[in-house]
Amino acid sequence: MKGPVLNRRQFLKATAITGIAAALGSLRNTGFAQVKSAEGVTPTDTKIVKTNCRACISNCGVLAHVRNGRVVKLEGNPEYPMSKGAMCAKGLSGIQALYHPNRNKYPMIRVGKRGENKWKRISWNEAIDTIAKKLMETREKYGAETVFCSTGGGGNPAFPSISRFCNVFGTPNWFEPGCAQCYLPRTVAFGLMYGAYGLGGASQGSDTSIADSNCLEMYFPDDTPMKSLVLWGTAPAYSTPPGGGRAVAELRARGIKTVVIDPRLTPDAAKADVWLPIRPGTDVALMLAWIKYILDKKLYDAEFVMKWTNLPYLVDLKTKMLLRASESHTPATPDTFMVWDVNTNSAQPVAYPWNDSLAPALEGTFTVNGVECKTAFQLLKERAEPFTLEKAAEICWLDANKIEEAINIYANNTPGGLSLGVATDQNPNSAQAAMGGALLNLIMGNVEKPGALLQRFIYSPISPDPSDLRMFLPEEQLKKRLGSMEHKGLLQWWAAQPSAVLDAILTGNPYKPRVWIERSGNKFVTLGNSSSWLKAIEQLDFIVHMYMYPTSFSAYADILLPATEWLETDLAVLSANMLFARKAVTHLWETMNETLFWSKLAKRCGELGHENCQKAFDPKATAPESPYWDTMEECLNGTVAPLKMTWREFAEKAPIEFAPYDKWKRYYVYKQIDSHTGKPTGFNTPSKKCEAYAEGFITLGKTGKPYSPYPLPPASKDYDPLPYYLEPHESPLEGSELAKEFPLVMTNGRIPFFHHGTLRNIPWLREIYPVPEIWIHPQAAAKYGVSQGDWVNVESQRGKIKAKAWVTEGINPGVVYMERFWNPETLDNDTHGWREMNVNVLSKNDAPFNDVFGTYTLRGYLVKISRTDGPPQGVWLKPEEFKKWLPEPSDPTKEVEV
Ligand SMILES: Nc1nc2c(c(=O)[nH]1)N[C@H]1C(S)=C(S)[C@@H](COP(=O)(O)OP(=O)(O)OC[C@H]3O[C@@H](n4cnc5c(=O)[nH]c(N)nc54)[C@H](O)[C@@H]3O)O[C@H]1N2
Ligand SMILES: Nc1nc2c(c(=O)[nH]1)N[C@H]1C(S)=C(S)[C@@H](COP(=O)(O)OP(=O)(O)OC[C@H]3O[C@@H](n4cnc5c(=O)[nH]c(N)nc54)[C@H](O)[C@@H]3O)O[C@H]1N2
Ligand code: SF4
Ligand SMILES: [Mo]
Repeated sequence: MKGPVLNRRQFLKATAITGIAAALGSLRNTGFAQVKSAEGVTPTDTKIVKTNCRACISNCGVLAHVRNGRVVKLEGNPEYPMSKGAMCAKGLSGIQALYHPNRNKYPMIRVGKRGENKWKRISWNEAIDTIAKKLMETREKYGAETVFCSTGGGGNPAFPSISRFCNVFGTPNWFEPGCAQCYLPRTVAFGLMYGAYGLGGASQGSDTSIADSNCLEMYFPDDTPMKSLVLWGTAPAYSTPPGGGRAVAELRARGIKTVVIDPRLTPDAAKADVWLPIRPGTDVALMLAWIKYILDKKLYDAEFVMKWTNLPYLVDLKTKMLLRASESHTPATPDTFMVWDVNTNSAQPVAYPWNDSLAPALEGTFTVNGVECKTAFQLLKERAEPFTLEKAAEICWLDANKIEEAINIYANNTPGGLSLGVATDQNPNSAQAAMGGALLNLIMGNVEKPGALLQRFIYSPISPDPSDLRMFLPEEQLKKRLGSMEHKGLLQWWAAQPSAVLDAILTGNPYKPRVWIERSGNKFVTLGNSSSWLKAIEQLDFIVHMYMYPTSFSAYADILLPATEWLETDLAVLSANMLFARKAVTHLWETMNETLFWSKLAKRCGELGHENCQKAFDPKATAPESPYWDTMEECLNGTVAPLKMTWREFAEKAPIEFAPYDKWKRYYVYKQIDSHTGKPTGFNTPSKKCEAYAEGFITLGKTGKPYSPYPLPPASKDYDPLPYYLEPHESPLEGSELAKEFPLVMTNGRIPFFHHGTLRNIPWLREIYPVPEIWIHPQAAAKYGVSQGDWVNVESQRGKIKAKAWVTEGINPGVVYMERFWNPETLDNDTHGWREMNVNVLSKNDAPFNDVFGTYTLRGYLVKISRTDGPPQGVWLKPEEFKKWLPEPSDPTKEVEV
């Protein structure tokens, strides 16, 4: 075989934390090989298949080398615009994941007691028939809503297939452990405030999440006038190394100034001009201080704020709604809002887009026809008023001078942008932080100009995910959705709140969920306060788990289903102005693409008499009546149909450019003249302005609009249209009783070796990172008698785990940091691998929740640490131990027919 092959030592070297940059360089055009399969094969027998990785949410382009049906090497595809031929350690582990000896190979049914881990192989027909019968019986006896489903959010391209199934079956209840804890707060806030492509869920360019492949301006560093970048609670060097991580490194090399706000010293923080090691959970206090400083010093973009945001508009202080001169009844024309005209000293209507004869006041309190009003700008200013630099420094455990330096870097170096990561989605300040992140981009006018992160570049003509049809649940079923009538932000993703589902199982209130179909990795590792789910699981009638290999969750299931790995699946993939085809390069055992599984299950329910499920397959009907297909090929043909190609034609041709690079990168979309109205296009918000004063949140809380097709009863509390700061419920500040026993603040974040609960069974990755490290500042370590490399107990009010001490100055002294972990090697023990070193044993999933989203607390709760003697029993530490997980020979199999 020709070409460089990476051996184990080189792999370890290339992927060591300290060598990320070097790894990205040296991994280009290389990979690693399975020596066994290469025996006796001449180089000409190697086929190179263009495909895409899905070991995380980045989709990097891959060239898979296949010999006799066996994948022997992976390398990056240089055509992929975001990763430019690089791959990370997780992606390169694809071969070890694919041929793992412990893959789920066949459907299995439990034969022992629940949790005993005894299984019998069954056929796919039998498995689907058994599940469908259980679903139909439960629906008949207790109602469709007592069946609930869950999926893995981070990285699951088949995400919509869960809500599609739930809608067709008639249950409103599905969730994923991200959602209110991941991305949703940002997609809603940026959706309502900036508008982007519309009000729907995530789409490219709709917000500033680098890990979600947004910030499209950033990926072409030679071709942007960007001057500054703020990485707020995001660590792209770890969460998306070949894509966003690479782009940020290249931007820095070109002199772009960066600020990082993160309690731990990540590679991006180490290279930043200013690093602010913030106390977890206090971001909104810091954001309000940034806003105050920018408004007080008039550093904002006055022209953009005046003409393209709603901040000059008058707000009725009683209703908190914007004052309207008239309402429009066509979506093309916005309502007419009121401003205070300084020239005439009177309230005046301002027709879209603006009226040059008016001189609107930005600040002030006025009475208009007896109604007390303030400008939205005034309200924002008052909201930020208490947050001086000193106040923020005190709350956030930072240095006031450093905060000022950071703000000046951002505010004096436009164009640029503030990228908000997942950190602020993981505590009850989630909605407010997302609003703060949006505001800081909007008031600086970092919108759709060259060099800004918020852009509306030309969108792909196809939606790569098979469309989800979330909107077609009947009204009475939607109203039964657990948690989302109170936390209406969940409606954007059409999801339930995990804590409300848990509570309903435990209390039977408002009804008792009974059957759980779970399709993802290890829910014990990804859900908050995982132990709280044990009692609930005991009470369920039936549990199905579908995944690539058994996890802790599987131990509690009644049926296990084998899912395909990414190297076994087909999917359309979007990157910048190009579309790629993820192509199955092999197929093993009886694994099935989960998208197909849900369709098979719906079909069987139809055969058993479920009318809606029958209709779903009616070939004569169109969507939404016929949302299903019988084969993956049919499904994929539907996805690429707008390209006027079949899936096979597309896969053959891909990658294709759907827009030439220069045209794709279009700027100032809001200024383009709409030929129908003769006016500027504006933004996709009801006012066509950037709604910096987020009136949309008020409407959402009162009615469910714009995400619910039906008017819904109001939430118990009005949602706030401006960000407000809540001190974390478990506060370490003086006077906190809890802090006397639990003095340290725990937080989390990504490391580059694992994706959520996945890949903990990859021998080479576990060799690099065998056990979770807890980062402790030397002052805290000294105080609690802990030295480098010691084993420590980590305890919260909810549980106790172990971790290995990593004593470092790269963490705020009052904070400790850990990553989620589980131990597949102890799967068969009583712990089922999830109790030893899993930080979610400690996290908090009960109230207080964020009012809009129901977000609970994964970051920013209190713990204590103490030295302990050694590691948990049975966990593997030495490289030789992981050998048991090295790939096994396996012949490819044909597609499984059911
Ligand atoms: N304490 C703590 N808890 C957390 C977090 C934290 O930072 N700290 N992070 C939260 C966040 S942001 C998230 S998103 C959640 C993630 O929680 P989950 O989504 O439950 O995590 P997994 O199921 O392990 O991850 C999803 C997996 O989907 C798999 N996948 C790949 N392709 C497919 C496919 O075609 N179909 C399906 N169904 N799956 C596929 C990949 O293996 C991927 O790892 O965890 C949350 N939990
Ligand atoms: N290797 C790897 N890559 C991944 C994933 C994975 O599991 N592994 N998951 C994918 C998914 S689903 C997601 S959502 C993205 C997330 O990707 P990112 O948005 O980059 O998120 P994290 O690295 O989880 O968190 C960002 C940083 O927030 C810091 N942090 C912790 N608490 C706080 C706080 O209170 N305030 C602030 N300002 N910072 C804080 C953490 O130290 C961390 O460095 O990553 C994706 N990519
Ligand atoms: S970042 Fe790594 S795991 Fe994620 S898609 Fe790219 S190569 Fe795969
Ligand atoms: Mo996530």
